[in-house]
Amino acid sequence: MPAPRLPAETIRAIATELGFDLVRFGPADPGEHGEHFRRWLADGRHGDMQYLVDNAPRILDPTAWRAGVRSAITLAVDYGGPAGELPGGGRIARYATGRDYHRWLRERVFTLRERLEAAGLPFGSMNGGTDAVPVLERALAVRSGIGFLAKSAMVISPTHGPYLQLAELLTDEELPPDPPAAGSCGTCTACLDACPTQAITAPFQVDARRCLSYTTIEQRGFAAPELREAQGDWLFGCDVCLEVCPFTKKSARRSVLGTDRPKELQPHRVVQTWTLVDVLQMDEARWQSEFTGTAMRRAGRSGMRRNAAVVLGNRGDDRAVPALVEVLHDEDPVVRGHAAWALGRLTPRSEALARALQREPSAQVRIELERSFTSR
Ligand code: B12
Ligand code: SF4
Ligand code: SF4
Repeated sequence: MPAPRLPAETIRAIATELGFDLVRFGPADPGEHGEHFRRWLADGRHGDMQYLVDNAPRILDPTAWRAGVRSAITLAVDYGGPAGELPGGGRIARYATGRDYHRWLRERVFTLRERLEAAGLPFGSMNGGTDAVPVLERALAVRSGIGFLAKSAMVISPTHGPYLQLAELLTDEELPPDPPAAGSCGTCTACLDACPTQAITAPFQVDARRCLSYTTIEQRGFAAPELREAQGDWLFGCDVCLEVCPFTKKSARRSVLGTDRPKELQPHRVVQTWTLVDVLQMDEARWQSEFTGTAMRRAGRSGMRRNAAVVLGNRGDDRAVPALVEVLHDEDPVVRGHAAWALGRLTPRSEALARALQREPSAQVRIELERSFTSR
């Protein structure tokens, strides 16, 4: 191995100073994980996430993304903390309760890149980011010893647990690989047993099409009727497979609350002040002014309002009925259809549903209305 241009420990020290909780070195390619990814795509488990298919050549071969890269500097931030919940109900996956990590974590990776350039690594020889990158982040994290691959498909750190936002900087530098992380799931199956939609079809295998994190975030349009009740109180994403995991107690930030948390991880104003009815009734102006800068943007306004309708239907609280009846007039058929579903649970055979059925122009919404009208 040629002498590195920058000692590995200098890189680790700079990254740690920038606020990364874990910094490891490993190969830049996904190795044997690539084959699992290939099979997962071939089985159609990615649903409509076409970007994974389009990026597969670069995901499987990182040199197609940045020529000459050899090593990955893998990075993780422990985002463990209290459950995210709107006042009055509606749960939000912890990763999305604060500022959008796609912004602040990516900025931190780019700052690292600049600092490493100043210390001697050529800027053009590195590429990195978080989440929205053509990289199998879990594969690189496992191969560099950030954590072990768990049965939930999460990468779990034996010292920090599963609530890890992963990021990476690939470099042409040959860095000394860190050893694999200790730990394993052993005989535990808590996450497979607890998943509300049975999306973990076998250890290490998640069918995205059934995962609430896909159905409430990535999926556009109508939610599969058979998964709506299982969505329970989840407005955006789902943390069940992390919450039941015994390694969760390893998170050092788990009980760091309020202003003692890093500012990026403090709950966003939307999470602290909005209600499910506010989300259901949200117009375009409020979506633009209030949700910009949160990771919830990913679901789109239509998706968030759809999710709010489903949760209101699941909560069984009659006080939501007037708001749901009102959005039966909404211009978005997805919102009308899911409001109809919710009303079918709260007030089946109601006048409001009958009137909506008479005027409804969309065939798909009519199916929802008919199903709701005749339910129970
Ligand atoms: C697409 C995607 C999703 C999809 C599909 C997830 C899935 N498990 O298939 C959906 C939308 C469902 C999703 C959900 C979530 N996601 Co996501 N997601 C991604 C994304 C963009 C790509 C992942 C991917 O390519 N999946 C395809 C499958 C095949 O790969 P995989 O899930 O990584 O699985 C690996 C292993 O399981 C292995 N494998 C599979 N079978 C077997 C068998 C054996 C024997 C072995 C050895 C290996 C093996 O191969 C894969 C590659 O390593 C990554 C970011 C990125 N660029 O990597 C984030 C990422 C994986 N997601 C993340 C998070 C936080 C979540 C959620 C917790 C969010 C939430 N709370 O709502 C849930 C968790 C659901 C779960 N249990 O996986 C984090 C994971 C952090 C961690 N500690 O692991 C990532 C890394 C984003 C980030 N930068 O932090 N996600
Ligand atoms: S995020 Fe929720 S729905 Fe998805 S695999 Fe985990 S427990 Fe199941
Ligand atoms: S809940 Fe149990 S099986 Fe699931 S990831 Fe955690 S330790 Fe592994």
